[in-house]
Amino acid sequence: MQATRERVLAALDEGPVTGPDLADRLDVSRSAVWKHVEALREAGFGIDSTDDGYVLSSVPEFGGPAVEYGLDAPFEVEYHDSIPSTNARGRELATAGESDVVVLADEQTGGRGRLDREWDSPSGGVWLSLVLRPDLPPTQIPVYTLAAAVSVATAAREAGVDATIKWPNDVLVETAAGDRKLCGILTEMEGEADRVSWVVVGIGVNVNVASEELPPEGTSVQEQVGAVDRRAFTQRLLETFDDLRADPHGVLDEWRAYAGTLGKQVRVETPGGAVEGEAVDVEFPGTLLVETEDGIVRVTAGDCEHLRPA
Ligand code: BT5
Repeated sequence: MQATRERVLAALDEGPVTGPDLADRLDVSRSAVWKHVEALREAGFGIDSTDDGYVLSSVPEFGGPAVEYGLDAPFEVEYHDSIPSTNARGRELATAGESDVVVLADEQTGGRGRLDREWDSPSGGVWLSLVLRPDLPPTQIPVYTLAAAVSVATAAREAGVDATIKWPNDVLVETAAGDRKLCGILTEMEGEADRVSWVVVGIGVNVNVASEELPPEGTSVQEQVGAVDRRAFTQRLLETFDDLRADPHGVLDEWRAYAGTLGKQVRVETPGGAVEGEAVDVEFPGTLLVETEDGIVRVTAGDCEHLRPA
């Protein structure tokens, strides 16, 4: 959000404050104050005009300005009611040189998972893509997928959902009927051998979505605990991600704390064939260690299945 607009909002939040007072405080003209107030009303903020001046009475439920307002992380939010895919839009912005932008949508009409699988994205979810330009070699980017999973698990647990992480990119709820997927993550990047030019971390969370709108293997925050404040959920997710990216090596401990995969029998389909055994640990930047009959195998990529204990 534009810096002056943010200061106008902060002043209104502490208000009432008169137009002339606000103009003085922010060192702008009275007509500029009026324009900011109108733009904020247009964006859905409730601003009452009282005898003592303007006062902030409500914040929009969801959307770009709503998520940016009070967000303790340096992301700009580009919001769409409906878009084919936030990752596709994120790639466009990344290619155009943008950074620290979040593309956020209420609904996607062409959401994608890994290997071009379809990702159902009905209205009510949190479908977002982080556009980043980290100073990291491409080999370390898997840690961003782990950081995204930890961020979602943190926000989901704070909302009361018993979420766990399945290596490498799913956040699940483990139920008696089996694992149900709450979130999927799709990380895409471009770069040279030793330096990334951009990364787009796509995160899809089934938040206020009815279970009938999801595939049978999916679940939502709404199904687990009822509908929640999507604005607060998104802010928590983004703030956690911002903290984690400051210390990539520190991500692993957080990931282990939420991991449902560790200690389980797993089968991972890798490009080089299937690996089966007990998942015993994860190593930087996101390598899974599987104890097989032939010893420890390190897996860097693949589809992981949690097997029932023999
Ligand atoms: C993923 O792929 O889990 C990554 C999904 C990433 C989606 C986000 S949303 C924002 C951004 N924009 C995009 O276009 N994408 C990203 P994968 O591991 O391949 O899992 C895909 C599989 O999950 C599908 O084949 C279905 O079986 C299942 N699935 C599809 N939609 C689902 C949903 N909403 N909830 C749970 N499972 C779903």
